[in-house]
Amino acid sequence: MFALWYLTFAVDEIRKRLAWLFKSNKPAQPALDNKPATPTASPAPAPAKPSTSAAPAPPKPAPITVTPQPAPATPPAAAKPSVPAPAPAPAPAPAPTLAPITPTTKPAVEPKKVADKMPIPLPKSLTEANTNGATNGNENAAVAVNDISDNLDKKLFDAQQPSKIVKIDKENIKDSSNDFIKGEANAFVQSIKEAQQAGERKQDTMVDAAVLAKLEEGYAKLAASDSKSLLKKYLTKQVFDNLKNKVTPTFKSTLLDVIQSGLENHDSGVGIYAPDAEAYTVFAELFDPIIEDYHGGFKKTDKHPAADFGDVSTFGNVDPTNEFVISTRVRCGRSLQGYPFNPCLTEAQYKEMESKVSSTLSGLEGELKGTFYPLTGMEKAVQQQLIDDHFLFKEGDRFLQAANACRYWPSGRGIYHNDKKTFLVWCNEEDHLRIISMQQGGDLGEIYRRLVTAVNEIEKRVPFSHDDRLGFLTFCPTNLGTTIRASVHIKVPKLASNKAKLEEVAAKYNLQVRGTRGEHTEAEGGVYDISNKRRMGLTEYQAVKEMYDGITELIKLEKSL
Ligand code: ADP
Ligand code: CIR
Repeated sequence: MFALWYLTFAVDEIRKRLAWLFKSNKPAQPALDNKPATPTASPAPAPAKPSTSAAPAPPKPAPITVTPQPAPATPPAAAKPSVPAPAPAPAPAPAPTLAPITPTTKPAVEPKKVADKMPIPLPKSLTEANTNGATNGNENAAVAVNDISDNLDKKLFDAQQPSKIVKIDKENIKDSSNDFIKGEANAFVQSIKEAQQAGERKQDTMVDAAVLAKLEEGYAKLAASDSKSLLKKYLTKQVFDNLKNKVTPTFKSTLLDVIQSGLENHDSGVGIYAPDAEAYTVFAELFDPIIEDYHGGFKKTDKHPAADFGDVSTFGNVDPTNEFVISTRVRCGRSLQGYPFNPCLTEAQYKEMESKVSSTLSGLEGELKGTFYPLTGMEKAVQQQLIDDHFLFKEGDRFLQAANACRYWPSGRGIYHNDKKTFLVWCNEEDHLRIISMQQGGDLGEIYRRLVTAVNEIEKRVPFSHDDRLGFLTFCPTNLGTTIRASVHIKVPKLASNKAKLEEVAAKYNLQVRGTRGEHTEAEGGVYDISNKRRMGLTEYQAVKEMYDGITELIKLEKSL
């Protein structure tokens, strides 16, 4: 009888401890490949992220990095320019006068660390004990009670081992007791199941009251605004309510982290970013329609094609008579495997990445040979000259700032370029890497060939984050897939006399019109930046061809006016 009472007490005690245990959030499987592959089993609460860009956010918990994967065996594209030399370029701006970063010999990606605790499994053996209708004896009951004071994780894990199963001896106990114990065991198993389910639900509901309040306020303002952003278009009340309590499993990023930029900047074209790669899955109800809209019909059931740079020798000069195109640029974005996106990076990671990037690029040769210039310590005049000449990213982008993408600036940010500044790599601006090929004139063939050679060379040395469905992973959903933006700086004064008309014609060819200094800037001296808009659902080659064909048509049209 005492044993029976003792067992009841034990069961109750375990139930209470389980309830406590499952108050903490449990990690789930990483969704996409730039997430830490093995989250720790005892996560701390998600650190608060600042709501404004002014104050740096506290670092998020350092993620466990993924195991490096072998570089793909894509052969470098043939270096075969097919077109005559471009028009003479103006003298390049003086090279920055900073000392390069000394390359380190660290591996490109840290090896995966092993989780220090096992996730808690449902003790299947208890279910078996119950369904077997087994009974327990005094001795085993005492063992079970003593175990209560043990670490509960260990107890539940051990419970699966045969030696620790509460052994039940049918012969030594009355049926009534048997029924009682069976009932208790049923309740116990049920309580574990419920606690597990609660733990799983908890993972989705770690959003604190302050974040929810900001979300509600921001949503109400956006809904009442005349914003033309894709965020406003697709964040219906139902989608908002479905997503507002969700967090990403590893970094605990919230809906606020995703939409903050668009909430603060109603003039956003898009308005959302993925704070970490898992956000594309957790907040898919918002990302998917925005991706479909931006990338011209890439549906949530679609799969981005495999990378294919095509025959790089087939592009010619987009403006052979050199009348309209001032310069041509093709860029792509890449994320380093094992690191999250900007809002989740620690300052130490920024520095580590900068060091890896600098070290990797120092191995490039021929026309790709160059120098890495960190932004930290760069003379302001040098930085401004690089920006004015369209080589360097601008500073203080309010869309990125509001998305928490500029923390610890300028730490870990920098630019690599060759002497001619025809090949450049941005480090840790919007994306981990932006790989750029550009030069004066319209020789797209030469520019594209250089870019493809560079990407292949870098890819041999660094593993990039890639998703089977989304292609190469980037911070902004507009850049997913190929990540390719092929643009010209072009003067088409007749067409541009009516800006709305220019945009309408450009849209007909899937082209996007930007100002001279890039996105969210105005045209200066009639110079527009016109590029392919979509980057998903087509190959790299097709994305560049879209620009080539479209610009050819725009030039024809300009000539005809
Ligand atoms: P991206 O997203 O491709 O990096 P941005 O709109 O932020 O583009 O522009 C980055 C910089 O690249 C800006 O200084 C812009 O003027 C410059 N740029 C873009 N296209 C060209 C081009 N065809 N020729 C010269 N500079 C260009
Ligand atoms: C925006 O929403 O306007 C900014 N967050 C930038 C969007 C990315 N670029 C784009 O539309 N091509």
